[in-house]
Amino acid sequence: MRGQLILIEGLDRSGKSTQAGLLTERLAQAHSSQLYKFPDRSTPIGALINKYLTDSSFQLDDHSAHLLFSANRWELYTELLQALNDGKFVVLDRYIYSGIAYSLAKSSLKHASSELGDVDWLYSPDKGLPKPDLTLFLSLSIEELGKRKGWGQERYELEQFQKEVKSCFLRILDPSKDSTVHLVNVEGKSIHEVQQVIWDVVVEAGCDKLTELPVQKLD
Ligand code: Z5A
Ligand code: MG
Repeated sequence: MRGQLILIEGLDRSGKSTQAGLLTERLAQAHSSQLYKFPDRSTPIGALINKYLTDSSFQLDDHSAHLLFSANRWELYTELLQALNDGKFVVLDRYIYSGIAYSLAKSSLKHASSELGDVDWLYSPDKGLPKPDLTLFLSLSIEELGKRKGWGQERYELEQFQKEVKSCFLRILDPSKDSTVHLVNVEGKSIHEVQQVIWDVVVEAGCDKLTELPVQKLD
């Protein structure tokens, strides 16, 4: 029996880290659980990503940046897989869909005909990573996001860019094509209310229990 892999995705300040932390604690009431946040800025590649995100004078080609975010996930791959197979529940705060959506958004706004507009190209470096058993996308309006604390300090936190990122997320995360994907509308909901909605989806999907199914791979 193994633990389940649950991903929380969303725009900046949509409440991912808050909810990923609360979900990890809730799961820990019955199981062992662990939280992984991407980018993980504590690794060698993560340190480079942190510099890229926080220092506007540090330039990287957008394709290279895309591959670095994926390489950062591969840095944690063995550990993450081991945790699941040891029976731990793993909660992810961002993962491959952030990788695809942010690069795709750059392609629409900056490089009309580059590889960054090709979803297959964007997806390929992550092929082989564990596929989440459940993906929750926290959805709210750009106006509401702008009111939240800490907005506007990093490279991608511009309103027009966030609008584009949102439409790219909704293009690649389609519940009608993948039953493990759920859109959670968090507009006007308190932290506690969002936590309850998320928990209801987790229980409904059977993702609060150990499973015999092998870990799926992104293919
Ligand atoms: N990126 C990428 O390009 N490619 C990739 O492959 C990956 C990432 C993995 C950094 O991500 C950047 O990396 C990000 C995408 C890119 N680009 N940007 N911009 P990050 O995850 O390190 O950072 P972030 O997502 O920008 O921001 P964040 O601070 O982590 O936001 P959050 O986790 O979604 O929100 P939060 O910290 O839980 O909450 C934010 C505030 O809102 C806080 O004051 C909360 O108390 C408040 N909050 C939370 N929930 C509520 C509710 N329900 N009501 C009211 N207020 C709330
Ligand atoms: Mg966060």
